[in-house]
Amino acid sequence: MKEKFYISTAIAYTSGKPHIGNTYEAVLADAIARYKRQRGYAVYLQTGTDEHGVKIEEKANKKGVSPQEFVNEVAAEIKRIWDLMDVSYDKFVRTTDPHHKEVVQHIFKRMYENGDIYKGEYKGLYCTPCESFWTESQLVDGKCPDCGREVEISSEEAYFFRLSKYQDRLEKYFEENPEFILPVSRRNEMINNFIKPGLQDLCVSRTSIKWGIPVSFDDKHVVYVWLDALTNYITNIGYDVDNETDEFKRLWPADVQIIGKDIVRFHSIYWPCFLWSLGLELPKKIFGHPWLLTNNDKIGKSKGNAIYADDLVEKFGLDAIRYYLLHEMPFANDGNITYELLVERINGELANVLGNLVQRTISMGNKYFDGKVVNKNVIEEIDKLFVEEINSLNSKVEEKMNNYAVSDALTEIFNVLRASNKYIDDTTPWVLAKDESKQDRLETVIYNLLESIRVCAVLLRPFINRTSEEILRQLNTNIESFEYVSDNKYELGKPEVLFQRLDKDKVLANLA
Ligand code: ME8
Repeated sequence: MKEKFYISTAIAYTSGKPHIGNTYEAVLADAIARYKRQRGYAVYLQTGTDEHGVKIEEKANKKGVSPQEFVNEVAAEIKRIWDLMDVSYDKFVRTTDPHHKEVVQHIFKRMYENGDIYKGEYKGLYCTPCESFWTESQLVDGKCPDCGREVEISSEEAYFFRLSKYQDRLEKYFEENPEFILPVSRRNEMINNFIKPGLQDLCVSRTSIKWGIPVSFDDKHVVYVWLDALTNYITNIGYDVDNETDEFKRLWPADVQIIGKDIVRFHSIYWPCFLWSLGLELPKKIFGHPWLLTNNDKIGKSKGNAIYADDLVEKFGLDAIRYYLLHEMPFANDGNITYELLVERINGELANVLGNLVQRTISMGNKYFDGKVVNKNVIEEIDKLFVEEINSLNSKVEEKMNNYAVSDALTEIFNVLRASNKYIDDTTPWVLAKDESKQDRLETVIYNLLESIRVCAVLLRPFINRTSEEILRQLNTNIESFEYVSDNKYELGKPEVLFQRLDKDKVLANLA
């Protein structure tokens, strides 16, 4: 039996087309999922859309369509982009799905029955765009700490979730599980800004909104979007209050939940308490990834600087964008995307370091040995170091990926690709080729290079799957070992360009 690995992304709001920042998250989760599959796990990757709430209701009204019609269109667009990006999800979920809605109603009722939800009156500072209530002390310059917009005093009859009841338990949990939230800086932020000041009961229903899941026993209320949205992680894997299916028991708790830094609060404070209220275990890990900026500025549709994945893929190709996102986004600090940087990475890393190496090596194999290359074992000192470097790559990648340091894992692979280019410069195959007596040495050198490329291609599979397959196709091998194999028999295919070098000035002029 394979060990299971349940990984989820946040579910994207269907308020509009997802920009490259939202898309990054899906690609990041995909890379981790593909990595785990490659390592023999039975992976379940869940992603989808968050479709209720006042913002969506307003947008639909403005467009003159029903909210359902509106979200159908946007959800299809989001799914199309995830597919375009090769996101290998096992399930794409939607919060307007009838089954999800029904289970959310059961959950709300169960929490009411067990006393964790009670009826009261809400009076507070509300940020409509973020659908969040704030306390005075949380405001920044009197405005919403998340989006910086005005908040307004709002009052309504409402149901509340007894978050305060879980104060001690949450504090203790954070203390005893220092690795629950990654990166650690975000954990500290949660403790200092939210837990230590004291948890306040959370308003979990609205009477002012229609577009939501009605509370089953009091239908002028709809369920607060975050209670609706967070529970997607369990309603879609077979959880119901009186029926935990085998599938649910197999998959839960999730192994890692991938979310952006702005919603760590919802996932590390509300979500654990909701789960405890249902008597369920917490996810093993919450990874709050950083944000992608454009020209070091926050991406916003209103700012007019939103970049979309489909445009990028059309202009630069899928794997160039996947590589850029996965490699350029640091683990904790925000990353940046500009066309200039993108072209630099494509030229410098994908075309030069990777593409050139593959093309040069296969060409030499074809030219000198008619494409048939075996290991002649004429080994020199430099080979030992080179092979050691190849063989230590897998454990380095493993170490990085186990910590979800995806960008660093890619850096490790590219270090070996760079070392391979240097190995060519140091061994000078074109000089060996001129010497009849060095033919076996030459073949050994080419063999070592082919093995290095093969190992890197196999390890690149989770990140840039299509390129990885293309390289292995050109190498004409199906050996998937993560280490140097000494008895492979290469019968090389024809080298084909993997990444076209771009003329930066031309590209930028065209975009302008
Ligand atoms: O937050 N860079 O949905 P969403 C990287 N529906 N990631 C970014 C980003 C950026 N510039 N901007 C946003 C929601 N994200 C809720 C989630 S989960 C139960 C409900 C991330 O469409 C953001 O942090 O606003 C979130 O993880 C995801 O994109 C979807 O954002």
